[in-house]
Amino acid sequence: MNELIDKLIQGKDDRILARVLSWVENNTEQGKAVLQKIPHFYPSWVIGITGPPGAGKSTLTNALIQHLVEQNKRIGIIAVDPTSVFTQGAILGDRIRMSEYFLHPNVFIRSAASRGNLGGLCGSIVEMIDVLRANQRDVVIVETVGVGQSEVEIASIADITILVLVPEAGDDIQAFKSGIMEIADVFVVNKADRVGANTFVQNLQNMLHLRTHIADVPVVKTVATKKEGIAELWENITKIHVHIQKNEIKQKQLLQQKIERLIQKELWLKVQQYDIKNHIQLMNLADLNTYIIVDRILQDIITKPE
Ligand SMILES: Nc1nc2c(ncn2[C@@H]2O[C@H](COP(=O)(O)OP(=O)(O)O)[C@@H](O)[C@H]2O)c(=O)[nH]1
Ligand SMILES: [Mg+2]
Repeated sequence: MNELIDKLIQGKDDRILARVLSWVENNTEQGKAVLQKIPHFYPSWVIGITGPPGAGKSTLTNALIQHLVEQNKRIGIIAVDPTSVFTQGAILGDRIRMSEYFLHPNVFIRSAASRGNLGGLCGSIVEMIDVLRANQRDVVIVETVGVGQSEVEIASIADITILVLVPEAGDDIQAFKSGIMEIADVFVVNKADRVGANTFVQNLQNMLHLRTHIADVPVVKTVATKKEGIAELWENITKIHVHIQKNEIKQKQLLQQKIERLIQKELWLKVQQYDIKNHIQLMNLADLNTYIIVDRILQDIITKPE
């Protein structure tokens, strides 16, 4: 085990990394043991990229990878998106474009099941990010498709969350649920080569100004397919990161959310192991009080030794 952890930390053997990622993704005891034995987690920048399907998240990630590879950074990507071109690109063009980085020695790309056992974002995303951190990745990018709760969830996990929008969103912008707008540390208006991009950016900025608490969130225009705007995006990310490093409150908040998430998951795994069905079979329906049963099961789960 120690040898394996040494290798993981040295970051030279991607097969070891892949193996450990599978362990934590499948909630194995080995995975947990590795995570508990990591002596020091590398201070990777964890960046979440979210937004509606087709907004260009994968293309943007790809452009970011190029930008970072040129700076000699080690990068880890987790694509929590069943349709991601990183994992099963049906479009040949995308596949060809990705392959250059699939093989790059400083890039590791991994897909993750989008549905975790809690029903939201991949159940082991926190652990997978930590494995990549242990593996000394300078930047860890998590691409999540922005449907349902996942974009809000990613903001509680990533240091910096990028919300990718496109000019086609047009007037819908008024209808965006506040929760979605509030999670972004950076707005990207991608496909800025499309008609209406400038108007859209203007409308977005106007809307942000009305919401004073998010008025300062930067808006960056990109054309991901042409890798335009990427340097500016990275500059903004860097600025925010510097800010976060100084912000102990935000760091502790992230830590709290992480701990809560992990506890929630551990408890849920235990609930699933607990044979509730059988428990109920033994009861007499007539004198069954749901709340007492819940309380009793919880007591059992918490006090039960491993
Ligand atoms: N015109 C234009 N098309 C883009 C741009 N970025 C991405 N696309 C295209 O939009 C489509 C969806 O991109 P993809 O990255 O898979 O979106 P995702 O679902 O958000 O990951 C692909 O056909 C891309 O080539 C852009 O900046 N301009
Ligand atoms: Mg994608």
